[in-house]
Amino acid sequence: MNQTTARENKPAHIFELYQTMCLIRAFEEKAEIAFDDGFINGSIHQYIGQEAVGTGVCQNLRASDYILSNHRGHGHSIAKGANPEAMMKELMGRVGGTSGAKGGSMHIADFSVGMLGANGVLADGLTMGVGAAQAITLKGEDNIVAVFVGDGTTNRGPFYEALNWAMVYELPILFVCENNTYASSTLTRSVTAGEGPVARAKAFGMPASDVDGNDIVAVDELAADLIARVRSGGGPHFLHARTYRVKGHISRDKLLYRRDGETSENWENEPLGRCAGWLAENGFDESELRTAHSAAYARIDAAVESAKAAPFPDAALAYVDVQDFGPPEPWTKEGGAS
Ligand SMILES: Cc1ncc(C[n+]2csc(CCOP(=O)(O)OP(=O)(O)O)c2C)c(N)n1
Ligand SMILES: [Mg+2]
Repeated sequence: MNQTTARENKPAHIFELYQTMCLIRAFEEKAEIAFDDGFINGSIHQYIGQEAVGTGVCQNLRASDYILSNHRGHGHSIAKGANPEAMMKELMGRVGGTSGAKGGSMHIADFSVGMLGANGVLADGLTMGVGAAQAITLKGEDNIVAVFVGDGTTNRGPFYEALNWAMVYELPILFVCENNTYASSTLTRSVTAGEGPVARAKAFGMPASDVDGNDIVAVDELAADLIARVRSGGGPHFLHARTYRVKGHISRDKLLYRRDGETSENWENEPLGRCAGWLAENGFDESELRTAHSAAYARIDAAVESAKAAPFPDAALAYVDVQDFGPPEPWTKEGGAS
C-alpha cells in the first residue's frame, strides 16, 4: 500500500483497506469449506466480523514493524502482508506452507513481513511481543510492535505481566484488545470483574482508547495516530476495539449458547458491509466494489486449488526446523536424570 498517496485520497485509501478485508473474508469462508471437506486437520478459528480491526491496525504499520497474533490469526497475518497462498498451504499441511507445513492454522508465522507468529496458548503472544519490543529498544530501532489479544485473554495472568513490563520499560508496543464479546462459549463480561479491559490497562498507568471495531474508517484513523505516538517514544498504548465474533469459536461450533436472532442482528453491523456503504457514499460505484469483492474470492479459490494440488512434505523432513533433543534420559529417584 502506498500510504502517502492513500492519505491524500481518503476514499482510495479506504478502498485499499476494503480489498484487504475482502481477502480475509474470502480466506476464512473458503478455509471453512476446505475444513468441512476434510482438507484441513485440527480446527480453525475464523476472523469473520473482525476484519476491520486487524486491517486498520496492520495496514498502518511498516513492513519492518512486528505483530504477534493469537489463535485467531489468519486475518492479522493477511493484513500484515503474509501470502494467502502460502497460508492456505500451511492450513492443509502442504509443501510451500508459511511454517513449512509444521504449524497449521494456529502457528502461522512469516518473519519476512514482521508477522512473528500466531499462538495457541492464550496470552503468550503478549509476553513475546513485549520481548520483541524490548529488543527493538535495545537495538535503538524505530520499529514498533502490535500485539492482538482477545477479551477473554485479559483474564489471564500473563496479560498483567506484559502490561506491567511494557510500562516499566516504556516499550514501543501497541496492545490491541479485540473484544468480540465471547471467550469460546462464554460471554466474557459474565466472567470479568470490574469495568473491563480499558480500566485494567489504565490501572497500569497505560493510556487507553476505545473504538468501534467494525468501523474501518474509525479504526484506521485512530490506529494511525496511536502508532505514530508509540513510534515517536510515547510508550505503550492500549486500544480496545468493540466487535463481534460472527462465527463459532472454532469451525465445528454450532452456537447453541446464543439466543435466537443474536447472530443475524450482529451481522447487520459487519465491517465489510459498513465499509462498502461508506465507499458508496464517497464516490465508488457498486460495480467497482463488486469487482474488488470477486477478485478477492477468485484469488482465494485459486489458492485453495493450488494448495490441494501441492504435495505433502517428505516424511524425512519431519525433524528439520524443530527442536529435537533425542529421547529423554531415564529418571532416577536419587538425582533426577541419570
Ligand atoms: C492458556 C490457555 N487456556 C485456555 C485455552 C483454550 N482457549 C482457546 S481460545 C479460548 C477463548 C479465548 O477467548 P478470547 O481471548 O476472547 O479470544 P477469541 O477466541 O474470542 O478471539 C480458550 C479458553 C488456551 N488455548 N490457552
Ligand atoms: Mg473474545
